[in-house]
Amino acid sequence: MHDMQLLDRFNFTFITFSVSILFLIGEDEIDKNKLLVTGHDLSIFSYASIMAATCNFAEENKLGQGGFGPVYKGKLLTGKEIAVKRLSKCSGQGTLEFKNELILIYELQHTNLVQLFGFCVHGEERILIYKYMPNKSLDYFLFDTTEGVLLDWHKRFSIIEGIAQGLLYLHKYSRKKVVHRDLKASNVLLDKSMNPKISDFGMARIFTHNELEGNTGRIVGTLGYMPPEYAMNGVFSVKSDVYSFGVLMLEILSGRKNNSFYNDGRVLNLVGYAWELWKEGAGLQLMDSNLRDSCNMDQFLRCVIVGLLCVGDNAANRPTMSEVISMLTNESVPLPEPTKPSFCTEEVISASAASTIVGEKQQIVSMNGMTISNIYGR
Ligand SMILES: *[C@@H]1O[C@H](CO)[C@@H](O)[C@H](O)[C@H]1NC(C)=O
Ligand SMILES: *[C@@H]1O[C@H](CO)[C@@H](O)[C@H](O)[C@H]1NC(C)=O
Ligand SMILES: CC(=O)N[C@H]1CO[C@H](CO)[C@@H](O)[C@@H]1O
Repeated sequence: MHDMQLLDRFNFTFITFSVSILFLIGEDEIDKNKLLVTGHDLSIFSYASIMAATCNFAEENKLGQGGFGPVYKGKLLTGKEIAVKRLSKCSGQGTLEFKNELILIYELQHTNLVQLFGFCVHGEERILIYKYMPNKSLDYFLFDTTEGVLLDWHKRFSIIEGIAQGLLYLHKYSRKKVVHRDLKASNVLLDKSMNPKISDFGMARIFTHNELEGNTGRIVGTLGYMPPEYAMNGVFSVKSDVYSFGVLMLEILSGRKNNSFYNDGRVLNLVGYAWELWKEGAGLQLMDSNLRDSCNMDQFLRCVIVGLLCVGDNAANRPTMSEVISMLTNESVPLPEPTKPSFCTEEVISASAASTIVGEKQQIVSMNGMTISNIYGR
């Protein structure tokens, strides 16, 4: 059995070519027990090897449920641990997301992005194989009072920085400009040293160099991380990711999810809550109680302000990721005053926008097991 090799950089044409060959010749042509390696180090795994690695997709090997299907832990015959994402069958969308993710992730190489080892095609099945991340995802630690203790301030700040670096790479330094479109705590995986790796590129879109924003009739993403211009009008740009990053940062600071707030009998989301605290000069109250002993107050307050700038209403006024990084890491960089975000309460999304969302892929736009139709169905 070949030892698995890591994918080489940038050979987009080849990979597209090998994927199409695979669709043409069909899976039967592939030696069932061998792991084939393409000329460019992206492995094509046989279905048999994936079945063996995951014990036939055993329930106990299930790591979680991604937007497009379940993810399993697996162990290859070589002993190497892998994460296996099995895209939902029988939907044309599964194939689309598969190709999208495969091609995108093949092009992207950065220490803060999850690493793809290869793929497998078997009948209707589309499977992606990643490097296994032993420490699950960020949401697992962040929103659990016991596990949250394990993330002290130093760790959280380095996670924030890592995510910011990964996004900066996507937006600016990768060969193609990429908007992730579904950044959230469960899409940030943690390696053995708790370094963050952005995952799940199934909804990402590539922009041409001069294109500033895109428009889509099909609104995808996760409620709570969607910027207003996108949720309402389907307009997205790199600044949509900046918005999601802002929400994520506020979650990392507070250890709370966007939707878990009630204040004076009003439903207030995390953004609204953070804004009100900051405006009253009480930004430190946003702090997760797990951070009390380890927190650097100045850094924390800087993060609150940067988070609020990222969730600003006007996409054009949100900082770019490179500005975010310099604001976070350089204390001499002056911080502008955040303005009041209008998207503070649940009621804001218009009914028409809500129905657009509901009309498409309900499993993607779900939050805490509730689909948007539940949330708006009153
Ligand atoms: C927070 O969650 C609510 C649902 O509770 C949602 O309507 C809102 O868009 C989210 N807020 C932000 C800032 O994303
Ligand atoms: C920090 O920011 C100040 C003010 O913008 C700038 O003069 C300085 O060069 C920056 N330092 C670093 C290390 O980037
Ligand atoms: C905080 C935490 O759970 N860290 C773990 C991350 O994974 C490595 C390797 O499995 C463990 O040794 C750490 O304890």
